[in-house]
Amino acid sequence: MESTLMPEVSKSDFLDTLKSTTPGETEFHQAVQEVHESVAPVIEQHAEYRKHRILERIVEPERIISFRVTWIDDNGIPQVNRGYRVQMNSAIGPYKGGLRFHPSVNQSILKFLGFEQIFKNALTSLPLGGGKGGSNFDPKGKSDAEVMRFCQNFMLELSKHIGHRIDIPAGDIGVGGREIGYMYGMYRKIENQFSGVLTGKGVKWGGSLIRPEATGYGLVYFSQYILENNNDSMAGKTCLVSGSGNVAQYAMEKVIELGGKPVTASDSSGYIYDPAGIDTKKLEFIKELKNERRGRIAEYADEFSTAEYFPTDRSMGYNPLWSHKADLALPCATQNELNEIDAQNLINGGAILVAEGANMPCTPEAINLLRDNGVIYAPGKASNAGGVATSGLEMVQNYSGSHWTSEEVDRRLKIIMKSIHDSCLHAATKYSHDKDYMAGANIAGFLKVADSMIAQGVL
Ligand code: NDP
Ligand code: 2IT
Repeated sequence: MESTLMPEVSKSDFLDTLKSTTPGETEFHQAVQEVHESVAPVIEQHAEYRKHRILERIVEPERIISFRVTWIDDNGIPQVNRGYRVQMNSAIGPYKGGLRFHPSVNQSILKFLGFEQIFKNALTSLPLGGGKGGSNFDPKGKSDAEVMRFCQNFMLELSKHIGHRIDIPAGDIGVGGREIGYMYGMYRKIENQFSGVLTGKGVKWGGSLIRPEATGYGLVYFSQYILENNNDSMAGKTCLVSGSGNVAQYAMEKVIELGGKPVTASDSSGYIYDPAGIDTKKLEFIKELKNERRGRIAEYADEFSTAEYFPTDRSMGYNPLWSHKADLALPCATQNELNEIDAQNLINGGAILVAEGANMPCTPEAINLLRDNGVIYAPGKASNAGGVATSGLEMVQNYSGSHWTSEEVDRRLKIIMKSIHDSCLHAATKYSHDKDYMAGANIAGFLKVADSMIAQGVL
């Protein structure tokens, strides 16, 4: 759509302006820079995106809500945390994205996650806008009652800004079924209505089957489609997995089911290496350890003599988890957990594919090195989109008052992951980046949102 609405704006100073107007937001700059690198040639070819200043508009959140959360700890002492919701873009649907509870949470991290979510959600082919939220509250070491009081007080404020047709939060780091339950209960009490305002709910009270499994399963389905595209399969593949939370657990489960062998798992304290392989029985131990007892991964090595435990040593400047020989790497913990040294170690160890379960786990330097050395790189906004896609399926079930079987949800999840895979390849090929999943994901997501923004006028 050509328009004489506005003069063209040069893209040359776009990143400089972004950095000077959002000082200190390094994670946000990193996420924007990656998308910008991929879409710059597209914008170069299509004047309407420049005329409508789509890039300048898409990096500015539609709304950021920041609020005080006060709660009483078990000693009767009032505690104060900061809560946020970043409503990034609603051009293609209501804001949708997770809530993260972790002491590192700040505006930069939530803006990067919200920005990634815009493109990820567009790739799912469902009508979902992008958002993210959370708090610097640390659930670690807190009693169940403390977590409940925090969640209730967080929702006391958040409830004013969300709604099943407005903004539908879900889980992320530190927010799983327990936290969603406490927040949902409070929302229901405040609003006096039973709506699908959160996803990741329990199956007995409006949740979808397969939502807990969806991000990890989707990641492995996506990896499988990549391998199939290269006449290969998951069978017999050794996998390095980081993290031991929701995404990592179900990624390992699906790898095992498809005949692969996960050999590592981690938490922020350290990692375990089990060259014999993490099998179903050992994975059950991890699930019980992490989801029920909320213990540390070190215990795995006490339980299973085939494994060795390595405590985290940040002074090393790299993560030795990635230095073990393997075919696949599935980073499923957090942002920037895999750097250039780690990438070199993966290359030395013969890795053929790095698929991101976490959001932005690979640094830009690591991504460049992997791609330069022929390692296939699957960006999180495509490979981990199965979680939010299944949240979208939970919303459809809630709107229509239906409840699908596991088989039905899993079938739809597979179709969505295949369609994301194919959209990435299609967009990459169209813009001369053959088999480049990063360029393909960024371009395909961008085009859908940009065209929708233009169609809806200057807002
Ligand atoms: P969980 O809280 O269930 O698990 C997080 C895991 O990562 C834990 O093992 C945790 O260890 C580890 N971890 C977290 N922060 C750090 C850190 N700073 N350094 C080292 N290890 C860390 O979260 P999820 O599994 O849900 O999320 C993992 C990643 O996947 C995140 O990047 C998230 O954004 C992304 N994601 C999640 C989706 C979902 O549906 N849940 C969907 C798409 C992406 P510890 O317990 O010691 O903190
Ligand atoms: O990063 C993500 O995509 C999520 N944390 C899931 C978001 C969602 O709304 O299910």
